[in-house]
Amino acid sequence: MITLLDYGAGNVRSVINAIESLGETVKIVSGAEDILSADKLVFPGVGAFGSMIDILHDKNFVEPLKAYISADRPFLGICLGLQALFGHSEEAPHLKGLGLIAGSVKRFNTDLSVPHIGWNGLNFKQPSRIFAGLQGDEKFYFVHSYHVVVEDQDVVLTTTDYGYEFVSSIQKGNIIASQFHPEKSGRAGLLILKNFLEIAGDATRPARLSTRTTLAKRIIACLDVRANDRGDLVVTKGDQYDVRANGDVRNLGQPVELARRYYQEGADEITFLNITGFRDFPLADMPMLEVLKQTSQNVFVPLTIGGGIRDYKDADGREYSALEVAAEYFRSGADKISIGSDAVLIAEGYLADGRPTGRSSIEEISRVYGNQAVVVSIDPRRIYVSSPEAVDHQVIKTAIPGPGGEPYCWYQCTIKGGREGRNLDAVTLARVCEKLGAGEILLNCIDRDGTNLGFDIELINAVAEAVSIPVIASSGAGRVEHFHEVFTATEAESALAAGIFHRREIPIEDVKNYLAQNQVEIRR
Ligand code: 1PR
Repeated sequence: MITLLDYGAGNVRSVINAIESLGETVKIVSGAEDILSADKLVFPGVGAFGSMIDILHDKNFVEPLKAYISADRPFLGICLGLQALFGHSEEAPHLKGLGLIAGSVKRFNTDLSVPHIGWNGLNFKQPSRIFAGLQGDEKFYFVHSYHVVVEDQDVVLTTTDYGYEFVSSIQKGNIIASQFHPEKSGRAGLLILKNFLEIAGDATRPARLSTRTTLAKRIIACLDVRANDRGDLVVTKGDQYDVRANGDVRNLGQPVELARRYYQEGADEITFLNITGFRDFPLADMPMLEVLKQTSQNVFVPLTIGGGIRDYKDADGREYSALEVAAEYFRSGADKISIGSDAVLIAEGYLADGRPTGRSSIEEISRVYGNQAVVVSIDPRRIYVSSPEAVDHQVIKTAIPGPGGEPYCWYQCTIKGGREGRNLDAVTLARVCEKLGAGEILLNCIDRDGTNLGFDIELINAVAEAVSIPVIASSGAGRVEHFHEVFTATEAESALAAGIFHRREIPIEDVKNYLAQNQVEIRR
């Protein structure tokens, strides 16, 4: 029996699913005695240090947690579950952590994108029983903006490089904690979890030891999901957002099955977009929640879900906040949520008022779950202009002239699945959303969507240069070379595709092999 401390963090369901997939049963802590009587305690945390510490105090978990850990009983902390062991965090300078490991928590100080999101390696600093069966060149999933700085190097188990070397896991007796997420790190992550759960086993160090690790470029499989005319939930795919063929919604398969297939084929992340979410009420949309619950039971890479996340009033006038909607998605197994149309409206409001409301979906969800959990999905289309002065928007000089030979264009944001163009450009939208707390940009392109013509490199460069958060390139992938191009010609950290995977034109493995052959770091 594994005891799990759930303080309301986003990723509890995926940790439970991972532990249960290893044949163990999980008991959720409901009070202090559950902590003190635990055989093995797992403390997963994701989100903001401050709200975690506040909740631990509200639930009177602090003292029993300190007593349990000080007694050197089997403990595994994940992400914030590691940071909580330290006395102080820059993320909440006014609050005290548990102070059980000497050191503190600091924000990444690097020119690279922050948060550090993706698959990175481990430099193994000492042997441990949790490493049994690892080769040493595996990559693990990280999603964080802060990392621990330890005073006693003897507790350092692994380090990882991201701009500089930081501590990615510690061990002190039976106390083990990692910054990375074993529950979301595929087979390698499940192995570490299994080793922790098995208690026995000698301390080992993998054969293949690296001196430096590298963040891999991510290949993301995207499933655009909606109900077809018969009401069945299907994976569909648009051509420039038009999902109908011969009047029917294209049906490219079952969401749960396809997600499982892409996991097995090596996708680094899986994204579900409920493309008619703008007109539905997500919490009434049980099928989408069910897709997430079923998928997260056997897919152990990060899951993002988008579509319809916004404040909402149902037919009976009952009001729901976007935070409530997001919370339901996190409880159902999502690691990140994606906001589309609502982000455009929020940015327009911000630009009109010149200041944040503090109550927007982006601000509220990032405050509680951390900015790394909030993706903004942008649906732009090119508008050609004859000169930069023609419009009051971010204009670029393009190498692909317009129908009339126009040498300039701007990228108009749209809402409601490309149905409504807005007086806002994609670069400005990305900038404002980063300011409001978004942790990642999913940069689609209506012009390239479903065309197999390749990613819009000019769009991706324009947005990636304007923000310091990671950018996901999306729309237009047709050949393996397109992925190489986007990773060598832009700062994109990841590339998303849909059609070529659904239509089995190019397996994910071929994309990864081609990238590896051409010196682009990928996860195997
Ligand atoms: O606006 O918050 O309700 O969210 C709706 C979400 O659904 C948005 O993220 C929006 O991007 C997405 N969406 C809405 N309508 C469509 C449509 O296709 N009619 N799909 C749509 C967006 C873009 C990508 C696609 C890539 C790769 N699709 O997700 O997967 O373009 O495709 P490709 O590799 O085949 O070229 P809200």
